[in-house]
Amino acid sequence: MKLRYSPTSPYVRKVMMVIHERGLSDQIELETTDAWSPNTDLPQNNPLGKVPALVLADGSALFDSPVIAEYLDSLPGSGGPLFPPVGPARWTALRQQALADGICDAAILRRLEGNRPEQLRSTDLMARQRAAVARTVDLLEADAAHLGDPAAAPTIGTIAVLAALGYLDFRFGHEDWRENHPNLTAWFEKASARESFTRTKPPVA
Ligand SMILES: N[C@@H](CCC(=O)N[C@@H](CS)C(=O)NCC(=O)O)C(=O)O
Repeated sequence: MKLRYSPTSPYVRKVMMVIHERGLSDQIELETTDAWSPNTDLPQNNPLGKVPALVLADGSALFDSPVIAEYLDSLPGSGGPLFPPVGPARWTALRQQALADGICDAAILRRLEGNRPEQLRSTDLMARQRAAVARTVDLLEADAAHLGDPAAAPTIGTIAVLAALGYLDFRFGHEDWRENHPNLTAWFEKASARESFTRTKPPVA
């Protein structure tokens, strides 16, 4: 299997964390891919032109990150499972993943907009995305008790929230999300010690 990969993508980081947590590293080749390069052949594997994309032995590919994560979790490995069986724990974990991925979607949109020339930039769009992230971090703060014991077995929810907060630190470290979020901060301090998180740090911004 080959993972089309970018070390700065929070969705890729989530998938890399799943790979670490499930002990699958030696089954997966990493192919660094710049999704933004005009010459990239990434659309041959993912017509949406996004990483991560997981290319399987038969040449077919899986995307997006929730699908890849669940596929990897279904493989024999160590640890896990990260996706609980159908029932309340599963909906909690999937909802956390949706919130976390949504933080990444909004933060990336804001960043892309902010990188456009000033005369083309929509400050309304940027403010809207910033507010979406702020509301979602507030919700995670209120719900921190349901993020689970960081020392115990993680779920895809735990992993996705770690990757999303890690992305905010990476790209928006100057607007520390920890402010006014003591419960989420305390949870993150412990959970971020997981090896799957420390070993998948993005390069220095
Ligand atoms: N929903 C997708 C989002 C993937 C995504 O947006 N990846 C970004 C990198 S962080 C990308 O490849 N963007 C290229 C583009 O939008 O053209 C997932 O969970 O995998």
